[in-house]
Amino acid sequence: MNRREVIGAMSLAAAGVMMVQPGCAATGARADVAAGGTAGAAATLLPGFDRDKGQYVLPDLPYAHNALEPHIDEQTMRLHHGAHHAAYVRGLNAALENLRKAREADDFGLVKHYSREVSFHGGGHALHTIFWANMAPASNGGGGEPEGELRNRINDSFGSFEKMKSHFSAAAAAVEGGGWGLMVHDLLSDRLLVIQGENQQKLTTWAAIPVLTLDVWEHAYYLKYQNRRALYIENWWNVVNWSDVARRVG
Ligand code: MN3
Repeated sequence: MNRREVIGAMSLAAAGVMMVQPGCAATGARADVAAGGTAGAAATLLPGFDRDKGQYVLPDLPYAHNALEPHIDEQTMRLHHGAHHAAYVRGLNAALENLRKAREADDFGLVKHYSREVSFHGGGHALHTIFWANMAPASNGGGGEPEGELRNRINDSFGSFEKMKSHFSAAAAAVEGGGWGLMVHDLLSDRLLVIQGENQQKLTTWAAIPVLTLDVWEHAYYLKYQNRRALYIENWWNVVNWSDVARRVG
């Protein structure tokens, strides 16, 4: 997956914009989208929308609920994926349905409320979808350090992998309330940035594609770690799937 495909995937998912994938004739790619076919790059990187149903859906975890033990416990994973993430998917679909009804009735009295709902639940759906894929058990590629082109890009953007890791850990630990530690690919500069996400949608910069996401809401760690967020972050590095991060950066 190269950078341009990632950009295309995010654009398709976020805005319905048609991007031409490398290697595809322009007309072929557009015909696929127009016919309702699944856009390959988007479906691979962000498997959270069912084009046949026209609805957002909860993607399966790419591993068993207990696969990330001992770093992230099974009960947390069951609640986090099956209850919390699922609620964001339902909330996003509901908000969009209510906005559809508002257009139908030409009554936009609640447009501010539902617009906020789309950002909150849509942000939650997108970031959790990436979060699950960003992790893997050690037996299947989790942990270790980034290599190759991703390593070079991290070095260029942060000085070294160790500097990035310290920066990311500090940013995640310092998120106020519920939110996210994020490494993003900034399309303005074509560099990687570390930012904080508050809730599911605040403090972003708009040309930023999330490539590494760490949920630091209490629901992500409290059963096992209680108030020790920093320890959760330290242990989480043991399950980062760097090859997934690499394909998102391109
Ligand atoms: Mn969460």
